[in-house]
Amino acid sequence: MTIGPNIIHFKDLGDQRGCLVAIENLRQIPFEIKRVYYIYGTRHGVVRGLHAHRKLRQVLICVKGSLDIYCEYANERKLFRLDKPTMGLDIGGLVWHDMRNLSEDCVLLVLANDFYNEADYIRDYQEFLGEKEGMIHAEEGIQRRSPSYSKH
Ligand code: T46
Repeated sequence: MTIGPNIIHFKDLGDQRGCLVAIENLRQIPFEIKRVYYIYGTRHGVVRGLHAHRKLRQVLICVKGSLDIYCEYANERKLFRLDKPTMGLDIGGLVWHDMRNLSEDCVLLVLANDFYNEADYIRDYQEFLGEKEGMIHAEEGIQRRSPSYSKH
């Protein structure tokens, strides 16, 4: 079943000196991290993203500044505002997403469960809608075929 994007909260291990967040494979992050990249220096008004991934799962962390992430998946649309380094947005499955309103100082750190593979990207919105519809119908078919249990 499609599980939508969701926010992960990291513990701040800081003390009177300042803040510290620790992230470990398969602990704070629900997958094995194979790739790390970061986005910074985005020009004012620029919209990034505008694609979906077929298989990739990622956690997006705004370690400095803020941004909005618009997500569309299944029959839902959600907006997530990332403005704390203790928040991560977990995105997996077929989710069309874009990043907007990046502050001038925004640094977006991304932890991914696979290497870069352009073939995993759907960059055409109509193609995304087609694949999403196919997935929704397949899931409805699976639900209809599942046995129903009656109470005895
Ligand atoms: C995503 C959002 C959150 C690489 O060669 N290796 C990499 O690991 C990545 C991430 C990108 N690239 C190349 C591909 C493009 O030629 O870097 C260029 C810019 O990538 P793109 O236009 O896809 O960047 P964004 O900011 O639109 O999207 C990125 C990630 O690509 C994407 O997976 O989910 O950040």
